[in-house]
Amino acid sequence: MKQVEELVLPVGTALDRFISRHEEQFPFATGELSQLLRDIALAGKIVNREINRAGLIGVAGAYGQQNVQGEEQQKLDVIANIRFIRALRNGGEVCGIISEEEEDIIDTGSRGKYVVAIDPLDGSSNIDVNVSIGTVFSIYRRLSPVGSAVTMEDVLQPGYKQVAAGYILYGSSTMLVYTTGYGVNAFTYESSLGEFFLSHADMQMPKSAQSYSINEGNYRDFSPEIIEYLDYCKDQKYTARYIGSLVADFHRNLLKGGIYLYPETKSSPTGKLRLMYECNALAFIAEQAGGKATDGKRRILDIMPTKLHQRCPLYIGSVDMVKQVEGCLAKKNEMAWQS
Ligand code: AHM
Ligand code: MG
Repeated sequence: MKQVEELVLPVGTALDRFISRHEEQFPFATGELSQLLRDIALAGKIVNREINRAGLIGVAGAYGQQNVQGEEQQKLDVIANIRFIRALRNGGEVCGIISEEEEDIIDTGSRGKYVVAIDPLDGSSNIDVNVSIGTVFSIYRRLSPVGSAVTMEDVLQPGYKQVAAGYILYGSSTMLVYTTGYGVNAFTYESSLGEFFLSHADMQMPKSAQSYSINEGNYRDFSPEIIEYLDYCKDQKYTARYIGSLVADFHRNLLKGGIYLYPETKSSPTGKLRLMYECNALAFIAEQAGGKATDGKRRILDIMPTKLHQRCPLYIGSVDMVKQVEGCLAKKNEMAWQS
């Protein structure tokens, strides 16, 4: 009998219940943030379904248009964008949305007190080849009065102002990982029950590790300081792991330790990744899990955005590893200052 009982392990807390239980962490909470997180989880389930059957229903492949940043859109990019925006509009807690796939702010016309920045489907190059991809989101409290039109100031807030952030990883299992500033928790999707269940409570990123993630195809385009760091990684026989989906690379490093680097290159002098849609959310999660995120000069969360689609270099992961890269880059900054 005991053996049978061991087979029937209890399932974890359902996301919905977890969110409700933790509402009390917020003084004067009205339940709107909780509902907003539920809306995102629901849209995530729908997108998960679309991704899983993409090859069968003809939604794999390019859409035939470019997004605002001149990048080829995939059909699933467009579908995910529609799904999340619809869920956020219908929810009513959000007055404004900015999306990597949209040129301008979307004013939802709602009296909601939150704004959301979202990359609906990150990892475009992996969408069609059955490799992990993800959704990344940041939630901010609006600054303008409730009831008025959403403003640029509402959406262009620095990352330290996030009230919640998270990602959904569509991988070998689908997971939702988020923080509201009280640690990081991960929920695994149980598709037969249609629910996310708590699977990784209060996650902590290892302080150091021996794994690095970077697109080394750009090696000759990197600065001498980054090349020096990469050579050091090789001398130390560190393991190279690069999926090319930020969410998946970050998630691995969150669990096992490691560093993800996307530096400036000759062709992308301000880096490739987007501050508002990718870097801020992951930086918030990294810090909440004891990790670190910088653009080489500043803490990511302290960068004051000036543009919706602003890009920045990103060095994120285990705290000791990020500090070491910062040390390498400081030499460059010092030399530039002296010259
Ligand atoms: P995307 O938003 O167009 O998908 O670009 C972001 C992605 C990240 O997920 C990934 O880490 C990076 O771009 C990969 O870039 P590269 O192909 O230059 O290595
Ligand atoms: Mg992206």
